[in-house]
Amino acid sequence: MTKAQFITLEGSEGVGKTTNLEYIESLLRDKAIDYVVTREPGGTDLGEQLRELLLGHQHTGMADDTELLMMFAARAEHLDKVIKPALARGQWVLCDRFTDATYAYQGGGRGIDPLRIKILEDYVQGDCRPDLTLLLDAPIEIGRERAGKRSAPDRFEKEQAAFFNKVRAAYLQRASDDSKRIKVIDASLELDAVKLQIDHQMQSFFNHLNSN
Ligand code: Z5A
Repeated sequence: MTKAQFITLEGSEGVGKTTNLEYIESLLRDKAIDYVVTREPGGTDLGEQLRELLLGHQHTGMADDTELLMMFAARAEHLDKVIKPALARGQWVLCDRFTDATYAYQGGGRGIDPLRIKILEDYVQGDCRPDLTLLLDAPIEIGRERAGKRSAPDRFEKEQAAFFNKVRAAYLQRASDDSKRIKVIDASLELDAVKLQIDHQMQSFFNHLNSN
């Protein structure tokens, strides 16, 4: 097969990213593809510490720009220590959230101008972009209910419905602007039906790679 691919999973809280990440891993293993699985914010020692600061409740009044810059600080470390080395070794990278989350949460949710985010994206990532993004989409009430059953809310999960509706709208706008890379999965359905859509998108992606 061709060069190692960078796949990201996106969506608002509780839609099932972590659950379906394991399913995507099984599809990669079926193809005997060597991969690393990671997440944002996090994925490195420093990134996980930044994640604690970002998600914890000790800095509830954090400025929006601080939050944005910390996301990209964690990402710079992640790219340097994990993502770029893995891709260079020929390992695929499967990442739970990446920069589309910044456009959705800090852009859509917090209202930061996407052009500012783009400046940081270009600066931090150079030309590194995901090859495929699966956007798990569901009405926010569904994700919130699923997430709520699981654990105490983090700093983001404490936001109100209006915030999450803006996040979802920003994600869907990005998918419509970049439909070649970002594939929308209806995550409101039962898990088997969600997996079926993921399987379909992954097989198309494999076929596309094999035909090039
Ligand atoms: N963030 C940001 O603001 N800017 C950035 O640039 C980045 C991130 C990278 C942490 O992300 C926060 O960081 C996130 C955005 C911000 N905050 N929020 N909200 P995270 O990915 O760690 O947090 P999360 O979105 O809350 O993800 P999660 O809690 O891990 O949820 P999930 O992975 O999407 O869902 P899940 O754990 O797989 O599933 C939730 C439950 O639903 C679980 O019990 C499943 O068994 C169940 N489930 C899953 N699918 C189904 C279906 N289809 N039917 C029924 N039940 C299901």
